[in-house]
This record gives sequence, structure tokens and C-alpha cells, in this order.
Amino acid sequence: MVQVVIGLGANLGDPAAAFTTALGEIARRGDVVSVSRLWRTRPLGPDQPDYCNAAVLIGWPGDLTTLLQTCRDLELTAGRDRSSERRWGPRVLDLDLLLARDLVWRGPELVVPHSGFHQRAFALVPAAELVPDWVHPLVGRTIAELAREVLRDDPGALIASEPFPVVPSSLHV
Ligand code: A4P
Ligand code: MG
Repeated sequence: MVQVVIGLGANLGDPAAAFTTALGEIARRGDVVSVSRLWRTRPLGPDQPDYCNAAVLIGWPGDLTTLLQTCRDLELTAGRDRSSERRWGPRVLDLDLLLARDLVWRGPELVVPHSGFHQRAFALVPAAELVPDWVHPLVGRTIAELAREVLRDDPGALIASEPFPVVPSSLHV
């Protein structure tokens, strides 16, 4: 089992519903260990609606490329159409593999830790709820430290948070 933090993001449709569905599907294939709060965040990139962001810690029985493929399939199921997207534009569901403990992976399709993770409040703050003491293997700082730092530099990046709406009992969280 590899432990992985997945970042969830969306700003079209019903993000909470898309997150809940995706989590249920992930839980059918791996162990969902914990789920962050649901955060409303200021968009990074072109002008677009605010995002919902969250993070989930899972135990994954396969390799990371299989998990990436699973995530891409779930994005498609949620209605994502990459062909009509702009870079960093609005989307119904984005699943990013943010961090897998101290594992460093650089392939053509997959880079872990996610390349923007250590600089983004919308990814770091939910992740810090789950794995505050994990050390980012490339930056050498804990996730809690990095989250505190980006928020100090840009306190407006996060707007509000609420408990994750539905954690289906089948998730065994
Ligand atoms: N890829 C490589 N490494 C990874 C990884 N660790 N996890 C590749 C997931 N995918 C990874 O991703 C593009 C390619 O990255 C994939 O084909 C995969 O093979 P994508 O999901 O198709 O496109 P993307 O998500 O638009 O690209 P990118 O550059 O990853 O964007 P980000 O970094 O996900 O940013 N503002 C707020 N507030 N909240 C957000 O969640 N998200 C974005 C997208 C922009 N602004 C945002 C948010
Ligand atoms: Mg992505």
C-alpha cells in the first residue's frame, strides 16, 4: 500500500456532489483514511468562479500510474472535457496526486509531488489537515509549515471552509 494525498478541485456544476461521488469510487478501489474540510478558494489563473478544494488521504494497493488513470477516468465520468479547456480554466472535477509520503516520481505523465503543490494554499491547507507532519521530499519542510507560510504571504487565497458534506459510511473514515 502506498499512502497518497489526492487534491480535489472544481468550480463548475456541483463540486461537493462531484467530490462525494469520486470519493465513493476511490473507496471501492483503495482505503480512504481521512478527508479534509471543504474549502472555498480564490481561483488561480484566468478570471473564473471561486473553486471548491479538498484533500483526501488514501492507501492505494496498486502503483501510482494506475491511480492517475483511475483519477482521469473519474474526471471524465464527472463530465470533464479536456478538449474544450483552457490552461487553469474552469472544470467540473480535477484530481491531482499531490504527495505520496517521501516518494519522488518524474515520468512523462506523472510528477509526484505535484509540481505546484508546495506553493498553493488551496492544495497545502487541506493537505495540512491530513498530514501536517509529512515532510515535502523536495522542499524539506513539513506540510503544516508550508501551508502556514503561503497563507501568511497571501491570506486571501482561502475564502471559507465547512465540514466535508457527506462522508458515506462505506468510506470507513
Ligand atoms: N500530471 C502530472 N503529474 C500529475 C499529478 N501529480 N497529478 C499530468 C495529476 N496529474 C498529473 O493535468 C494535466 C496533466 O498533468 C495530466 O494529463 C497528467 O498526466 P490536467 O488535470 O489535465 O490539467 P490541469 O489540472 O489543468 O493541469 P495542471 O497544470 O495540473 O493544473 P493544476 O495545477 O491542477 O491547476 N485555483 C484554485 N483556487 N483551486 C484549484 O484547484 N486548479 C487549477 C488547475 C487552476 N486554478 C485553481 C485550481
Ligand atoms: Mg489536474
